[in-house]
Amino acid sequence: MHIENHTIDAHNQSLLAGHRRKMEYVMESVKNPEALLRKLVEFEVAIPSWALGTGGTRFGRFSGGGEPRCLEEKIEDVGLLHALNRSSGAVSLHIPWDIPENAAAVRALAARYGLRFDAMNSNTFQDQPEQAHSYKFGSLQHVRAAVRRQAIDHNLEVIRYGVELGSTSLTVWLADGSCFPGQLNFREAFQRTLQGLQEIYAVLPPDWKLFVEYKAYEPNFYSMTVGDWGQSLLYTSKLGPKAFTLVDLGHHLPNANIEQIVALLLMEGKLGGFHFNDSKYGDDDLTVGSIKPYQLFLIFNELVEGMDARGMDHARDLGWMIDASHNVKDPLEDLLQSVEAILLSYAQALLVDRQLLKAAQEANDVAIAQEVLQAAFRTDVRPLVAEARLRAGGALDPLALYRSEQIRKRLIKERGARGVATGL
Ligand code: RM4
Ligand code: MN
Ligand code: MN
Repeated sequence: MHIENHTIDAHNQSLLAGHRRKMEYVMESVKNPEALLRKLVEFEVAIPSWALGTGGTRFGRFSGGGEPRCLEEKIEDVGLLHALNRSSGAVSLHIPWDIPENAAAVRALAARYGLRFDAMNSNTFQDQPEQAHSYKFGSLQHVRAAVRRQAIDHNLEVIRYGVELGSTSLTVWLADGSCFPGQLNFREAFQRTLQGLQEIYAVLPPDWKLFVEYKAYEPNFYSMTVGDWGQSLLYTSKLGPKAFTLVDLGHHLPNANIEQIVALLLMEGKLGGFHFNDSKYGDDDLTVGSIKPYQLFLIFNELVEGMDARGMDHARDLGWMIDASHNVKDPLEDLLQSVEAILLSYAQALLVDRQLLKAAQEANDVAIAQEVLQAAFRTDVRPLVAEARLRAGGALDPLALYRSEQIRKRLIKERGARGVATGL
C-alpha cells in the first residue's frame, strides 16, 4: 500500500494555521532559520530491514499483524515511512534475513519509493539451516580455520549483494567472545579476528567503507572480542583508511560517556556511523529518545561540533542508521518516533551558540556552559522539524496521519494477521 500525495496535502492543510503560529514563536530563537531548515531537509536516517516486524525477546514474540512477508514488502514499508516523514530515504539490509533474489528488481523497486541502500549487515551470530559449520564458539575468532573461512566467505557474499544494490558500506557486528574465564586466549582471538577482517577489507570496492561495531556483552557474558570502542578502534586502525568504528547507543556499559567517545572517534577520523536506539539497562533497542533524550542531544552536540571542525557534510559523511526493535509498539510507529527524536536532537544541536560555549569554556565559566547547552535542549524545536518535513513534501504530523489513515489495519487486511517478518 502507499499513501497518496493528496492525502498528505489534506492533512497538512488541516494543521497549517496552528503550525504557522508555532513557527513564528520558535523563529525568534533561531539565528539563521533558512540554513537550519535546509540541513534538516537534507538529513536522512536509514531504516533497518530487521525492525519492520514486531521484535521479540527470547521469551516470546507478539505479532501486531500486517508484518511484511518478504523484502519487497519491507521496502514498501520503508517507502511508506519516507512518504510520511521524508527523512527515511534509505534502508539497511541484514543478510541472510533479507537476501535480494533479484537485485536489479529490488533496486528498481526501492528507487520508485525514492530509497537507496545504506550499509549491508552480515550475520555470523546465528546458524543457518544449510550451513556446514556452527558459530557456537564464534565466527572470525574461531579456533578452527574452516569456521573462520565460512564467516569470511559470508561477508564477501554480503558485499557482493551490496554492490548489486548500490550500497557502499558493510557493517560487521560479531557476537564472538567467551562466556567463562579460560575459554579463550584473548590475544589469539583478537589476532584471528583481525586476520578475518583483513581478508574482508581486502576485497572492499574502492568507494566502500567497513564499519566495525562493538558491544559490551551479550550473547557472550565474560568477554567480547570487539567489546568496546577501544577494541574497535584498534581493529579499524590496523585495517586502514576505509575501516571505521560504528557506535550503537545500546552497546555500552551503564553510564558510559557516549558523547565523549563520539568526540574522540571523530577527532581521529575513525567514526563511521551510528545505530540509534535507546536503553535503560543494556542492548534494549528501545525507541530512540524514549529514555535519555538529553544524552541524545549531547551526542548530537558533539557530532555537530566535531563534524564542523573537520569540514564534514552532516547528511552524507557518516552512516545514520536506526537499530531498534521491540515488543509492544507498532514497529512503523516506533520508527516514525525514532526518526523524529533524531531530527529533534540534531535541530537542538544546531541551535547551540558555539561562540558563547567556546567563550565559557575558555573562561572556565561552568555555569554559562551549562546554560548554553540547556538553552538549546529546552527549545521546543518540533515546529522546525515539522516545517522541514512540510517543505520536503512530508506530513506535518506523520504519526497522527498514520493513525487517521488506519495504516496498520489496512496492512493487516492486505497481508494477514499472522505473517512474521524475518529479523529479530
Ligand atoms: C546486535 C547488533 C547488530 C544487529 C544485531 C541484530 O545486537 O546491534 O548491529 O545487527 O543485533
Ligand atoms: Mn547494532
Ligand atoms: Mn544491538
